[in-house]
Amino acid sequence: MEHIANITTGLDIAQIRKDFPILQQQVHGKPLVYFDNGATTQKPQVVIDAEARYYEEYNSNVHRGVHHLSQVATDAYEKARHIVAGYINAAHSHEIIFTKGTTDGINLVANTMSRRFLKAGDSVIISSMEHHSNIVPWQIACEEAGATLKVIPITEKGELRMDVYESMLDDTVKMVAVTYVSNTLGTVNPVQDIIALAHARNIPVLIDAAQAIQHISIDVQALQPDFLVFSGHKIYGPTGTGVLYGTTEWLNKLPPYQGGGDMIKTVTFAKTIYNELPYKFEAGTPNIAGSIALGTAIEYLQQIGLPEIQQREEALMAYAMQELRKIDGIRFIGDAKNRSGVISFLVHNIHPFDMGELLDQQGIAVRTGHHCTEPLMDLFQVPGTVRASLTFYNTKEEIDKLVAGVKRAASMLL
Ligand code: 7TS
Repeated sequence: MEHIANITTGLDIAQIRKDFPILQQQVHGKPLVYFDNGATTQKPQVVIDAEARYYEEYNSNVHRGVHHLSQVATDAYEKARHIVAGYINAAHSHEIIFTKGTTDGINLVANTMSRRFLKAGDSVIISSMEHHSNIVPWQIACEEAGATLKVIPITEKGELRMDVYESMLDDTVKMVAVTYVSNTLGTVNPVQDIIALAHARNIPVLIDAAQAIQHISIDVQALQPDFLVFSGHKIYGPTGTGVLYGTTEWLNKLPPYQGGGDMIKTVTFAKTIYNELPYKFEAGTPNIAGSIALGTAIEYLQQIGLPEIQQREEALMAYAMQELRKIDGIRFIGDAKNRSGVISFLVHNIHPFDMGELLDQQGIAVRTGHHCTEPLMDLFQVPGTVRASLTFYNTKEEIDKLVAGVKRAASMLL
């Protein structure tokens, strides 16, 4: 889809940008141009207000008190769970477990899955483009069980070798865990096919949706992952929030992750009866304010409309690619046909940190480095990349500033 981008999607972006207080500020005397949305997105005022309102008006613990405030807090917390369930079309709210983020969700599944279902001789499949969060927990799980971690290779363009993946699915495989969208390459993986191929052999699949949930409409009943995880802070919600979706069947099969309050029905020194879903996996006082505000973030997104957001982001991506391609000596790391949100590049032999610093001087925030995908950097034999990650509140003018900024930086560094 290489066309001259049409950025008009009917969204009033000037108005929408006013919803995000942080976007109004200047950095080094220049208006902030924020292209680090893959690391974390900015928060609209309604989200900031929702978090503050909890502390101002009904701060109280959930699922415990009979008193008024505790009931208000519990209702708001459970409403947020309901909003998340609706957003990904989960069949039941109890399939939504609130976590600290993607990392927490993956650790929960890797830990409990390996304790109950992984043994020596088994294997787990991940891909070459995983974030460290979807590598290290499985390394730990495999090491403790005596299982093997297998890695799906990728092409030079940064697309999964699906033929190799298919041949890797043998009787030893007990789990497949892959990212929906690569945070470094922007590749959108064919998760539907990945899941279908695994399910044909009764192998469960975890989808890391950290870079997909804010860009792509996800219907878990259509897609049928066994687990899907994401972070609240990458979808305009607070840090320290996240979601693990799991099917009722799998969440019931897994043992508890952490023990403590809220995850129990009854406790005696002889035996503890665990609570039902979702509470079985939510030990201790959760991030009540954060999860409530995550619900608000999703409502905000739904009000703007994910289809409109998707259309705008696709247009911005196409425009950014078209303009960046014109820069002398630019080289893209990852050039997949299907991509979303993220563009990684290098210019001549300029070190990404130097480029990042000079862009920062111009008020432009990009991420530089290995993006927590060190194995991917080794594969592409680069020390790191400059990464611009876009979202719907970015503008064509900001892309122009980025392109001009990269050119200016290159002229100074070469
Ligand atoms: N998986 C993917 C695909 C990610 O992009 C990230 C964070 C994580 C997992 C971990 O999420 P967390 O919220 O638990 O930390 N990615 C990035 C990034 O690209 N730049 O900063 C964080």
